[in-house]
Amino acid sequence: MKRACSLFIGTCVLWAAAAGVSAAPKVTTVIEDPAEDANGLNDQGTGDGSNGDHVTPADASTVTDLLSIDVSNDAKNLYVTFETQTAPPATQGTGFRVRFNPDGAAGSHCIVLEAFYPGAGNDLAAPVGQLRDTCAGGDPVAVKMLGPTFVVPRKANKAFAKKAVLKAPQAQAFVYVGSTPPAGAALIHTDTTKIGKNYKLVK
Ligand SMILES: [Ca+2]
Ligand SMILES: [Ca+2]
Repeated sequence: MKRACSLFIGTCVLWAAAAGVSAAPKVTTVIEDPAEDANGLNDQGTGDGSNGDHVTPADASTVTDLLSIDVSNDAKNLYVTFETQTAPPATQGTGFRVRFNPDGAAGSHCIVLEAFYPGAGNDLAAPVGQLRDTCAGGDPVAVKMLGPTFVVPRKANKAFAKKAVLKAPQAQAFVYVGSTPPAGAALIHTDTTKIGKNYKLVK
């Protein structure tokens, strides 16, 4: 009986190991950004990150202070997580954008993920996540938000095809006012990031 039990436990361990591999895809940090630079001095109007990171004067926001962007994928979804000093929502309405470029660093950042959070200045009742392909009309596709993680169905765009490369990632955090997108507006880009490193989908 004891022998049978040991065999059973051994089998369970193997199953757990196999399940762990498929349940937790490897996460890659594609962007790192300093803390304390959500002060609105980051490329006002464009948010493209070309002006760099400025930690003075002191910032006034922790929720829109970007720290990193992490990416992973499995066979079904792409997962993009924005880490900030404090997770949204904030008192003020906020928004976050992560852009990828299917054409390389000099392209047009067609693949745009955006999340908008309720707060003062907007009339959202719940977080809104969306994907837009600005090179293909830009019509928003609803994306599920799991906390600060975009859960993007890979079938939503050919940019997420098997072994595709998402190039030149760049992120922005902003104050979001108005109504449900696209009716609202990014009032001020409080933090932006420099261009990060490419991400190759692993399946
Ligand atoms: Ca930052
Ligand atoms: Ca920054």
